[in-house]
Order: sequence, then C-alpha cells, then structure tokens
Amino acid sequence: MSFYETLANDAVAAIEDAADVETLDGLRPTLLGKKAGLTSAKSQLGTLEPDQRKEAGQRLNVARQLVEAAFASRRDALAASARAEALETERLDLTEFQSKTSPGHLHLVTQARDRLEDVFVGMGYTIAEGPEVETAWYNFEALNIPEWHPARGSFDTIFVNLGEPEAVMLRSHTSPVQIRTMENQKPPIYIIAPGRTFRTDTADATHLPAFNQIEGLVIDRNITMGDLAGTIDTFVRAFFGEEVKSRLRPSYFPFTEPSAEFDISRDDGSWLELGGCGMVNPQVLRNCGIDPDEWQGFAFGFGIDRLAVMRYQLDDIRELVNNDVRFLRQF
Ligand code: FA5
Repeated sequence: MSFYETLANDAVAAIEDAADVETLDGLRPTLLGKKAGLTSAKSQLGTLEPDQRKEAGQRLNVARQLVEAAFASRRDALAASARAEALETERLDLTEFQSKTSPGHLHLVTQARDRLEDVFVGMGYTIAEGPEVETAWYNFEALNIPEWHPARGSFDTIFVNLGEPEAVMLRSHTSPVQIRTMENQKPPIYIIAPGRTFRTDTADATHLPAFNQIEGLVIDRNITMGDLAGTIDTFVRAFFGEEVKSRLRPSYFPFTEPSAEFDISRDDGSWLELGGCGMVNPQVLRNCGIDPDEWQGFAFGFGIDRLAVMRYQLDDIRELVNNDVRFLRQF
C-alpha cells in the first residue's frame, strides 16, 4: 500500500469512528485541512521528478477524493440520526389524557343539575326552558319590578346594547321562565327551569359572574306556604341526605309575597344562602292573565353552582370554572 493510500485509510477509519457531527467536524482540519498529511504530501510533489510527479499527483487526488467522500457520507448519516433522535424526544405526547379506561365524565355542575332534575321529576314536575338573553318585560316588569323599583339595582344586570337603553339584557335570574310558562300554559303548573344566569358580580369564593340557577314554579288550587316549606324540605333531604339542615329566613322579592331566603348548614356551623322563594305575588299572576282568586302558587330560585359547592364540600366556587382536569377528575 502506498504512502497516500495509508494516509487515506487512516483518515477514513477516523471518520468512521466519529460518533457525532461535532466530533466529525473537529477532525476536518487534521484530515483535510492545511495541516493534514494529504495536504502536505501535495506540497512535496514539487520535489519529485517530473515523470513521477504526474502519477503521484493522480494517486494523491484519488486518495483525497476518497477521504472527502467518506467525510461527506458519514456527516450525512450522523446528521440524519441526530435529527431522528431530536424528533423522538421533542415530540408532544397528545395522547396523555386519552386513556382507554378513563373516557371522562360529566362536569360536576352538570351532575348536580341532572340530579336536581331527577329529584323534581320524581316529585311530578316537568322541565321548562327560556332564553339567556331577555327583555326588560320578562326579566323585570312582569315580575313586578317596574323601572323605578330599587330591586332592579340588586340584580347587578349585564345589559345588551340593543334598542332602547336597558331594554335587552343577559337574564340575571331564571325567574323570567316563570312568566314565559304562565303566558303559555294553563294551571295547574308544576315546572322547574334550570339554566345559565349572568350578573356583574366579581368572582370570589361564593360568586361567579356567569352561574346557574334552578327555578321552580307551582300554580294550583289551595297552595299554601306549608306546601313550599314541605317541598324545600323534601328536596334538601333527597339531594343532600338527612344530615344537612335547612332554614327559611324572612326576605323580600317583588314577585313573591311573603318571601323567604333559604340557607343550608355547613360543616363549620355557618349557613350558606342557596336561594330565594315565596308565594307568587297576585300581581304577577294578573300580569300573566291568571286569576289570583282562583289560583295560588309558590316559586323558588336556587344557585346550582352553590348546591354543587355544598354537595361536594368545595372551599371555593371558582374551582368549578378553573377547569383543572386534576380537580375535576375527582368527582
Ligand atoms: C333571585 O335570583 C330570585 N330570582 C330567586 C327567587 C325565585 C326568589 C323565585 C323568589 C321566587 P337571588 O338574587 O337571591 O334571588 O339569587 C338566588 C340564588 O342564586 C342565590 O341564593 C345564590 O345561590 C345564587 N347566586 C346569586 N348570585 C350568584 C353569583 N354571583 N354566583 C353564584 N351564585 C349566585
């Protein structure tokens, strides 16, 4: 083997040994650069006789091309495997939450709502619905809250910029569904109306700006406050179990008379307000074309999110909307 071929073979062996692109690039000056054996051999060609010089030059060129080719192909191979490795380690694993054994479940507010519906349907109620965007007539006026009434302020309403100022709004409670039902249905009426409601309330441990209420409305003959109290008591026991206590506190709503607020007991001995209720104000019946001398009724409106907080013993109502999968998965 000639001197040039030995130089070339050593160089190719070093190239094959390089484990990564950086190591290979580091070899380039010594194998193919100015100080490389094959480079200095070229400058020594001048010392040879002219007839030997030509042949030696050709052999030197072949040796150099061999090393160049080996270098290029090793470099391509190392770069390709480095890229494949990077793709493998940097790949996003989007299958993380797609376990076959855990396909997900209903949100706990939906679970609470379904359960509430079951409890009331079991008591003979049907489910009614109304729109989330309402007019002042349904959200306020028909419910005996005229424009000048201070109770309008207590609903912290979010208005929609449509028509006259404050004429259209996101419903601030589910009570407008009472009116829509009484306008369309003749008594006796036994309905519940769960749905989303909206207020300018700032989110805190017990408030959300978009929350859920469930409305109840009963219109029949000879209905009394005793029927209302009995219904609430039955519902609390069916929904929470025997250990949770409830109480009615005298209160005021323009659409019920008398009115009460309804609280349930917490573990620490405090009370959480769940909703309002009362006997349907005769003026509301008249607004819907129902004769108050013949028909009476009661109505209630509870916060479903607050019911979920109580039922699942949460510290903060905001947990329901943070949508942290680790939290939601527990229920
Ligand atoms: C009402 O909305 C009445 N419409 C209830 C009613 C219906 C009374 C029928 C009489 C007859 P109130 O503003 O108190 O009342 O709200 C009722 C319940 O909704 C509250 O007790 C609470 O449980 C829930 N609630 C109110 N605001 C929020 C909020 N920002 N976040 C979560 N829940 C809320």
